[in-house]
Amino acid sequence: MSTPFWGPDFDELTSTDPEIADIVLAELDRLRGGLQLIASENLTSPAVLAALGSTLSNKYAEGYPGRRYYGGCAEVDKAEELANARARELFVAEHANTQPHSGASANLAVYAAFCQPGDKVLAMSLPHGGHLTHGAKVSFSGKWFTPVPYSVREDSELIDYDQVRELALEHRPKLIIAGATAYPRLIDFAAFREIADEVGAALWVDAAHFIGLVAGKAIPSPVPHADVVSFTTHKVLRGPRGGMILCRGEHAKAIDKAVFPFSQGGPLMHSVAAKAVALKEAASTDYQAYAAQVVANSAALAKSLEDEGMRAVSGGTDTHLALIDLQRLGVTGAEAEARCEAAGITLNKNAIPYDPAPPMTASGIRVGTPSVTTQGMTEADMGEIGRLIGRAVGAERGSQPGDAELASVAGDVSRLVAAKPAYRRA
Ligand code: DSN
Repeated sequence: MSTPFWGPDFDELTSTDPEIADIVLAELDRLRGGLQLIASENLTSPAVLAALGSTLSNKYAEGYPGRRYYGGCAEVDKAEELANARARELFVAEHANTQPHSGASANLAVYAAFCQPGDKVLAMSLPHGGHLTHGAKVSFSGKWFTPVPYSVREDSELIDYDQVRELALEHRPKLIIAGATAYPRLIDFAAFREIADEVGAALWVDAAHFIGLVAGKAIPSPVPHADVVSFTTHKVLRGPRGGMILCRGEHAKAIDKAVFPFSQGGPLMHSVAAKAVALKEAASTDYQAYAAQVVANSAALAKSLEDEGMRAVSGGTDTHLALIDLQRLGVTGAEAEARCEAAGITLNKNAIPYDPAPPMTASGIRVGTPSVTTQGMTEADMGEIGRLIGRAVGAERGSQPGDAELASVAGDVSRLVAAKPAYRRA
């Protein structure tokens, strides 16, 4: 079993609760032993984990720095001020709120700041790569607001900006959302700004997936174009699980009130401190090299999967993720996910645009390179990973691989990750 890497206190957990200690170490073994290709995950640093595992977790700090409802907040005030200042500086933003507990919490606060129940919100449809909180009927966003979904074009699989404009002119939404969870291409924020201005809507960019690439200067920033930008801190950005909001100064009060007291109580100060650490790390030149490599790896992986007979939706990727259509192979996304998991490769099934299959089956998979790039892998490794996925999915034979073949792929996965391990042992 693995040894922990973030400090001596792990012995306390082992003696107090061996069951949970075993789970923590087994999960570490899983991370170290396989390939993590979930596009929304990363391997956060020991420094971030140390802040997360600190006594800042104990502190109640409802309110904001200098304006708390509890005593004893001097130290956590400093942590939140550092996090906010680092966010403003890194993203060149007028205001930052680092308290949202998650991406969905951040998004709830943005709705609260900009909309009244029933207001129309124009956003990418979930089956075309949008997010649950962008108006899906099963989420608060689809129940309390009136979603107007836009799509990608059937021919190019790119956002249909003409349709976005037509829908905006027809419905006059209060808010327009740009941002997605399974869109591999750059988004034209200037085009969205123009449409928003034409209809008097506010522009909200949900940058959860790609904000880390923005931090690392690998892709253009939405901040100059948007009224408000929300995101999670744990994807390419490589921070703790959590959310964050940036906005123009004129919206600062409304956003802060919408986070606390409207939608959240006490902030998670250990998480706010860990966000500060991640932002410091993301401001480094090393991180910029990392972000560029994430994008290069993603393109190389998409190419390698195409060499295995799969099709990259939209013809490729400009970001950390690729959406892969498996229909040519006669394999569903669900089958591919299960076969890859049996071979030590973790990825997720994903609907592709205009997917004939239901979401729990799906015709595609989504692959992302944040974690493997953190491990130090490069384009040559992506070629190998593409071949391993091809063998696990059954691309060569056109039939389901047997247990022996999956075990053979798992062996090759183990050799690959042993050369560039996650959380290197001391
Ligand atoms: N569930 C996340 C993802 O995997 O993209 C988004 O919230």
